[in-house]
Amino acid sequence: MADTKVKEASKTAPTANGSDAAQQVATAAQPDAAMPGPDRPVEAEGGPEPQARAEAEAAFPKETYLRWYEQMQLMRKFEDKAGQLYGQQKIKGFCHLYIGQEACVAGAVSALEPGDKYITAYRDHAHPLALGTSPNAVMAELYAKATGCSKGKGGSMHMFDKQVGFMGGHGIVGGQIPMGAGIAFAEKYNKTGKLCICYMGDGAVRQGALHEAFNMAMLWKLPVIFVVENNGYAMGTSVQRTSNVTELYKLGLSYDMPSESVNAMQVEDVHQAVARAAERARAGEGPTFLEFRTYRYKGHSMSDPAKYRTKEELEEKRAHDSIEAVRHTILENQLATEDELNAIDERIKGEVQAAVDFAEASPYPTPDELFKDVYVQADYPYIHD
Ligand SMILES: Cc1ncc(C[n+]2csc(CCOP(=O)(O)OP(=O)(O)O)c2C)c(N)n1
Repeated sequence: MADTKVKEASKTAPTANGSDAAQQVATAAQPDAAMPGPDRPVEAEGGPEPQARAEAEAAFPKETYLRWYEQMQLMRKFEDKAGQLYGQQKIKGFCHLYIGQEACVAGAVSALEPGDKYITAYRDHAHPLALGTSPNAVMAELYAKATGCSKGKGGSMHMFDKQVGFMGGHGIVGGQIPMGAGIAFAEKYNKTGKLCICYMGDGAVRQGALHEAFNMAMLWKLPVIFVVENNGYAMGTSVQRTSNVTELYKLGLSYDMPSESVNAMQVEDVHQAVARAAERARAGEGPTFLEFRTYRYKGHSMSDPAKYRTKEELEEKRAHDSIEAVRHTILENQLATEDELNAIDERIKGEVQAAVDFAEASPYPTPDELFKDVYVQADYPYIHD
């Protein structure tokens, strides 16, 4: 999507480029008044107060807001349903919900182009849904059915849909980071003009894979946008308990990588940051590291009661819900009526139910599928005796 308002915004918005980086590192070296410690609560990063939002003008066109609303509601309602189905043991195995983090994907999809590639970790239902994979195929994959987007062989953590540019969910923490750099290398090598956006959790940034990938991506100026979705926790462990550097975007600065922190509860901010990074990548200027400050409302996975955080913390974060913020902006600026938004909600509820019916009625993969789509194949160009 390219609209004039966005372009204007991306020209004027501040960016942490190489020269700013030095300043930011210098700032980071100052003694911190509030030293991080195990008991320090996660910082409030929820965006403007509701009152401030009410007075904000819509910064994007009506179509963009409605598309965001629809996409994010689809992600949320789809996953609400998936959570229920897991409780009924219709969906088995692992299941990590994205609820609360929807703006991280919606704002990127609106800022990028068809043909750009997406790769992420195992919290991966929202990405294909926003990119246009049918909810039927995502739900059928959760049911391990042959009609799923990974033919029922991937399940919740391994959604794939090459057609829409989704290069997968990946279960090994940090494993997708060098793959994201590799995909970007292929785009550059093939001169496609496309880029790769590579998502990871805050738990992944301490993997060695990140540092090797950052170094090479900078050295070769690869068209990649690295995104850390900082939702405050890796499983049950807070960022404050595991990292000396809690403003995670600063990790990119040691590679001179343009890096910035983004309030990812505001889809507009996500869009603008990704648009700036994409502009740089397409101009041959290489990678960007974005820290999306976000929050997951549910536990790490379905088996996590999330006892490591307080009810008050969760409520405070939910008060800044990204979908509510978009709904508010739409109504406040009269971009649509309450009835129109409710009609969208109803339509999405119907789509999600249709996806469940489709998954239930679909067959399981046949045993011979075990031997298809494996890595080693006769015509694979590199691995041969
Ligand atoms: C290499 C590796 N080590 C450990 C695990 C187990 N594990 C699964 S998820 C997870 C936490 C990752 O948290 P984060 O990266 O913050 O992502 P989030 O779940 O918050 O999206 C861990 C340690 C794993 N899957 N892979």
